[in-house]
Amino acid sequence: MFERLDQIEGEALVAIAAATDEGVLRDLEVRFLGKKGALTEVMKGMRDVAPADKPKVGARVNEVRAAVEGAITTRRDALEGERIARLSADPDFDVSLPPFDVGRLGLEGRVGGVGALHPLTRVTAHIEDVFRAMGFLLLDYPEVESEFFNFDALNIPATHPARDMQDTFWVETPPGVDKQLLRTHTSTGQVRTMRAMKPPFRAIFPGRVFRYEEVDASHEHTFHQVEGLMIDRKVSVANLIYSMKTLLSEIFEREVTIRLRPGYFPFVEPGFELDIQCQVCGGKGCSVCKHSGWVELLPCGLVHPNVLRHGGLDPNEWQGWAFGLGLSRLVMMKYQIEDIRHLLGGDLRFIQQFE
Ligand code: FA5
Repeated sequence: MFERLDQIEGEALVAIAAATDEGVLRDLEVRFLGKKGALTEVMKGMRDVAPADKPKVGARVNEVRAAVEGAITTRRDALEGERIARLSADPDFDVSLPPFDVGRLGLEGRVGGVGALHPLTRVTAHIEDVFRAMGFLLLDYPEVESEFFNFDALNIPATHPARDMQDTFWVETPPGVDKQLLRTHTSTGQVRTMRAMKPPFRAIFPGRVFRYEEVDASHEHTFHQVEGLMIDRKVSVANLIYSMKTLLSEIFEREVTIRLRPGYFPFVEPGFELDIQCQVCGGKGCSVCKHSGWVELLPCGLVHPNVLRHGGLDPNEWQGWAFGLGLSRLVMMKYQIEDIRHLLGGDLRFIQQFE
């Protein structure tokens, strides 16, 4: 047994000293120290060794293992040193290459992955272009909002049953400070815009919204909307529908089947729901459209006089229309994404499909 150990040690040390690259070293490591390597084989023979000799044989096995490991480390350092010396002497060597790669993987810098725009970002930019071309301003409002702009200013006082339509994440606020929440919709920007701008004006405000919702294939607790608002002396439902149709045909680049039905929101009168035929199943019924064939996408209507008043506008002089596009669902429809959770799930395999 001692003889065999001497033989392994001798062979290993010669082979390691002769190794000319790190790949060969790795093979030698496996051959001598690996799970099926020469030393493991010897260890298997231990059961036949007389009990009195076992400690001595064990000690020798450890000695050989330490010697082989030490020799591999020394040789690896030497090979690395030689390579670095060679590189430094090379006038064409690019010192700006990442040091990790130069040292460990070879000469080439690692090629970085090519970034891609998230589908939400891509569709938002497209919508912004479409509306900018129609003379709309692009505005941005806070995600942490006061109860006033999210509800009261939109004709939804505390006692109003419509507050239950949007389950809310409330933000803890000290006593005496206005109650704060994570905005449940982008409609928060309506009265803010009316107070900041001189009419007539038209604007869109895209953004992230939050609801304390049970999550499923078409409902997220965090999702995206785009609000559209137009204020003028005379606006019409026809103009509103024209703008929304323009938006949809631009985004889908083909005809899509829609339906308009009456919808109730305290901040519009009359109010409508615009649904799109489900593009994931083609209207046949699936988990995205809850087997109805239709997806709620674009609620809208004429701005309620009380909202105009909160915005400081006289309803006898000014009128408006507004819509609240379900952007996350629009993206799902455009790219036939069968589960909304993919959008913000952070799985790179999902996002890489849009490169
Ligand atoms: C609103 O949020 C109103 N502010 C829309 C509005 C604006 C009406 C202006 C009138 C005038 P609603 O709660 O229905 O309405 O949401 C609007 C759209 O957001 C829905 O049609 C749907 O496409 C999308 N949406 C609603 N809840 C979720 C959710 N949990 N996950 C993903 N998308 C959602």
